Amino acid sequence: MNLRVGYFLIAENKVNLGAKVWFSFSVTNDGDAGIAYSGLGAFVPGVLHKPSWGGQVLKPGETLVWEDWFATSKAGLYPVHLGICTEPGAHEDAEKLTASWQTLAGPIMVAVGMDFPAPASAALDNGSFEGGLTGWSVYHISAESAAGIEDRAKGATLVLDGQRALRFEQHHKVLHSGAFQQVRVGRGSTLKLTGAAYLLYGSSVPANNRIREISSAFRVGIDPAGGVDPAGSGVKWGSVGGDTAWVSASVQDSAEADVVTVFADARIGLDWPPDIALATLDSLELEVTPIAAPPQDPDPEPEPEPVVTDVWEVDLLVGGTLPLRGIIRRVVAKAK
Ligand SMILES: [Ca+2]
Repeated sequence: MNLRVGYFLIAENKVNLGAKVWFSFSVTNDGDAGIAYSGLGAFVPGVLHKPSWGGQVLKPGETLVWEDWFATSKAGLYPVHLGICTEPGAHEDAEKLTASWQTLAGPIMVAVGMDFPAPASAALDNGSFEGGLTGWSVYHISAESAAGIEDRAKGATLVLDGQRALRFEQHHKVLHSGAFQQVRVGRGSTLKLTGAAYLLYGSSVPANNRIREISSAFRVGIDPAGGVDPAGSGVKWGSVGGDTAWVSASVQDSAEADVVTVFADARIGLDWPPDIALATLDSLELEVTPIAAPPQDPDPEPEPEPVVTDVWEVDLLVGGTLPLRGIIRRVVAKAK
């Protein structure tokens, strides 16, 4: 397919829930044959198909220039692609997401109803998985899944930041896997761990794809005493409702030992294992705030004079029959 993308732009990459995400594109057929398509527009893998045009043929030499929008009321960080669907019925399948789309450009990340995650910090070793599995140990709480590294250089598109991300894949079984890392932080430090995941799952029976929407979750956890058992009672987990699209999770705790352990944990299909389950994890970040040093003798703020407001009693007669009494109070407030 000799399609050339002139441009693919998104007007705003951070919008409120339900707000329109405007995109524009230009596509030219550089080949000698017409290209028939059922859908041409924006899509988010496994989440959203927005065919701007369909049931058309782009003739040789022809250029399509278009502007359109999509909206979603689910918060998340969405990788938006420009794409084409050449299977029949892209418009009809836009709700069910059963037709498969090919990427022409993108992804461009769009944050809906959330902020972009902060850049990875230095507290973790290889928190963004740019160095593959370096620094991390993989675990499986259910059946062992295939653990690997998503790599843009090898065509991967589900990478949140940098070039690589951690990925788990499971077939016909529950996926419950994750990775942990021990970090030296200093006893008593305040810890905040965040991370992001993109959970995908599918069935060869499209109707079943509707059943399992609640059966996935991504969470991050901290064992403040440095234990390495993800199933242990020492791990404090944050919680997040898992869903497709990049979701972020966070948890806060304080270190009970000089070394703590951080966990990133993905679960898909606990109540109904799908035919295929994919969990991609990226952008783990640990903020460490050491125990505060004693205050450096700050200049004491002068105590402000109190402001006294008198509110006096009022008697109102409404229609001559109903007396309403106002407030009787002496309000004492400190000046700002
Ligand atoms: Ca990464």
